Amino acid sequence: MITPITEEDRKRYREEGYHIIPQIIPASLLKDLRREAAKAQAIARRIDGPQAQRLSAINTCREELDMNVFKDFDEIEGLNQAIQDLLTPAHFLQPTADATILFGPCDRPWSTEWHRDFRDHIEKALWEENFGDKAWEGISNDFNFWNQVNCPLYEDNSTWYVPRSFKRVRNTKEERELYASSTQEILRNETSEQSDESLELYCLNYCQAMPDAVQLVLNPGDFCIYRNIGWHIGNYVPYRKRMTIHTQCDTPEFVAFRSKYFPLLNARAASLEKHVKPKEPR
Ligand SMILES: O=C(O)CCC(=O)C(=O)O
Repeated sequence: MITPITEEDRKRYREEGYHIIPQIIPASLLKDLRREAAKAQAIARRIDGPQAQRLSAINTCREELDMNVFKDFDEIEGLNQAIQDLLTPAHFLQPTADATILFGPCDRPWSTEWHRDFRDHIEKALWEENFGDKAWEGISNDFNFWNQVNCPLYEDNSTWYVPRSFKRVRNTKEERELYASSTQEILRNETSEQSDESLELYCLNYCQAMPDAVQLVLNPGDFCIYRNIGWHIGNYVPYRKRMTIHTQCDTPEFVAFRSKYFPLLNARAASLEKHVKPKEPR
């Protein structure tokens, strides 16, 4: 049975920007999801190599995967009700066929950069033209938007989050400095002059250095909803098995927002996946 959402949960989510509904996946479905996710990981590594982080839009590999299993995830008893209780009656789980699965690396540790989805990866001119700070304040605090989900199939402590940061239009000086202190190239060290251990500790220190960051410690089936326009990061090591469903609690408004703005930002979305820093970080 899914743990009921309380008024305190609703309030805290609106302040802190994240909430974990514990262990929503029944054992038999967990077994099926792990089996299909292992196949998805093999596909991701075939496409992107041994360090592959994700398989986006699971549905695109429907010929190799048993899609019924992902449909069963959509239909977990009480899940949509819990989402609506935490958010609003208009919210629904994005069909898992359209979702992503996140994986751990095979060879080397690495981490993404600290980032805030969407806003920190848009060039200044495009940002001013379409949003600007004032409009963004409304959009980022609108709970119809930006409710991302990580639901791990194995224990997962890869994601770090900065509670309350989603509310702020401007980053603090300390946040900007930390953001500027590393790059995706350094955090991947693909040239391999660093040992695995040295790279692992470098990435861990970079996670820990973010003011007020918390490490999300998730058990199998924990359903963690977080405001992805707040600061977050994924930090990965090859010795930890990671297969995590990465999806969102959606609304008709957010579907419309994405269809309006994501095509416009397509060129940037590609860089968002790689976490290339904008030229002028805000
Ligand atoms: O791995 C994670 O949990 C976070 C991933 C992420 O933020 C990203 O790839 O944009």
